[in-house]
Amino acid sequence: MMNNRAPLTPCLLALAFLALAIWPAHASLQSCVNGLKRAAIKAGVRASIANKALANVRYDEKTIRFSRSQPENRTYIWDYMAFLVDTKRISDGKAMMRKHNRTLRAVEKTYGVDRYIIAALWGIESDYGQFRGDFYTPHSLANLVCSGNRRAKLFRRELIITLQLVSRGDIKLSDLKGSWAGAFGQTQFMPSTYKRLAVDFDRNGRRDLVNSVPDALASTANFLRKAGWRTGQTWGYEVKIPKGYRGRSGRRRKASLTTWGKRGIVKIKGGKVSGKRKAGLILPAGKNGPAFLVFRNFDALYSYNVAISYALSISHLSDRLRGRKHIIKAWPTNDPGLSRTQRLKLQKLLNKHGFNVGEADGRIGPITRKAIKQAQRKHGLKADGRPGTRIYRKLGGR
Ligand SMILES: [Ca+2]
Repeated sequence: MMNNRAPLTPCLLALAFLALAIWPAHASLQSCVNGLKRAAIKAGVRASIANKALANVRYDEKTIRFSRSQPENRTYIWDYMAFLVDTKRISDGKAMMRKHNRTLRAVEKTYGVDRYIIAALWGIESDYGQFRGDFYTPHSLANLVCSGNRRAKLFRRELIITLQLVSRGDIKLSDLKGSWAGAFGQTQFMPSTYKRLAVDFDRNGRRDLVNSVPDALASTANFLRKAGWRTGQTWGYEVKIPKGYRGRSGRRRKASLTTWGKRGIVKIKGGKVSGKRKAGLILPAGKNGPAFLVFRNFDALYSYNVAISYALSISHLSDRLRGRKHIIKAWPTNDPGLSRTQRLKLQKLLNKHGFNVGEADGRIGPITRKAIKQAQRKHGLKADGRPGTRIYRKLGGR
């Protein structure tokens, strides 16, 4: 215990506050975890599973840091999409679609959801099942609950559902690797979404979104169907807006295609836009960037992970898997984003030129950003730490 009566110098006082801030959290972690075990068992989780899942929970600095971090660097959509829809993800996706052709067609037939969209979502969520996440779900969720996160109640519910899924035999504890926030498996569902929407498509009696490709793909389709997917319709397409366009835009501000046509919108290659179908006009990078008319199915994708950039990445990747071309209008930048391969190469180049990033892993974290800033400064570029084409070329990348 702290001795409150001892006189403290300001420095010691600061240390005392620091200790107070950390110490009670450690002391109470075990009792908080014990409470979670009891709650799980009360919710029907087998005691052996609750005890094993929540044994040796320690304070996880990384989970807490991720949960508190504010996005300090604005991510431009051209960076986001260059990373998510790169040539490797397109070629990998085509290969995976051939490999799982029968499953994808069966899923498409059962749920009425376009198989190219399902494959694209799979590719972006888990790199076609290759990426699982670094966090052990029960421990990161327990950390979020016990650290007093503002969404502690939600995470508590997710934790209990996770253990219920294990208890009923859908998945094993060893399968629970995922994001810091609790999403896991090939579809990166949150546990509550898993409970609600996962399906046993390969009919082995378990809904296994970690190890079964059929279960994962069918569950994705089931999600989209429940989110209002309309069979046989597209997500949308690229359009051209008239010069100086001042009219409305926004995903939710829908109007009929004919109305858009009257406002001067045409298909990107000049084709006329007309018909009763309702669409919204999105301008993800403003009026000087690419423009798209988006339909109801775009909204279904949006509901998977509420961001325009996300829904557009899925949409565009699905087009590329289908063999369609690039987005035609260029993003409004003279410093385009980098693919995953280029990001890895950039890190290697930074290391080579003495801007230390540690082991190159393709992930642009604070250390890489700092190194990029140093390199940018040296080359007379704006030191914003952004992994763009300019600094990449300056360092010798192609
Ligand atoms: Ca199954």
